[in-house]
Amino acid sequence: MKTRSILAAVILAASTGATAAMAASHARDTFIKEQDQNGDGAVSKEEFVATRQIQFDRTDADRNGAMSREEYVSEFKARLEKNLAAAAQTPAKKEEERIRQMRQADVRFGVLDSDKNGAITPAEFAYTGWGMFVTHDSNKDGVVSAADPVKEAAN
Ligand SMILES: [Ca+2]
Ligand SMILES: [Ca+2]
Ligand SMILES: [Ca+2]
Repeated sequence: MKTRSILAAVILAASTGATAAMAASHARDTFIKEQDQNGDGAVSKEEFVATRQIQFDRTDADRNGAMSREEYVSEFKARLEKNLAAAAQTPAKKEEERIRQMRQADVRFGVLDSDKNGAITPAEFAYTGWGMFVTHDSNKDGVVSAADPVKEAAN
């Protein structure tokens, strides 16, 4: 069931370009955790715009206004390693998760870089960000929260 839902998500992502659909069932909660700056468990549109800008600036390490593949992947890896270090999983499970996540990050870069010039511009980042926001806001109230039903099967 889990494999099938992941496969379905990958197919959906490939056909729609919705990067968020690639993540498995905990995608919504991860989204909230990463974007919820004021800690109220919900992400408003304003909060999302502000957070995306912070994310872009943090990822654009050389401050040239574009995210290279290296910048994107290494920023993601830094966050992933922090999460893995805090996770209560066996080392083997963590390695499995690391490989899976890094592969997804690489695929995501390709999706985000919609004009395929090898760098993500602020416009490209904002565009895919909105796709993600809309996907997660499944009850369409303009806020991503735990009240939004998740489409993928739960873990
Ligand atoms: Ca850069
Ligand atoms: Ca680009
Ligand atoms: Ca909502």
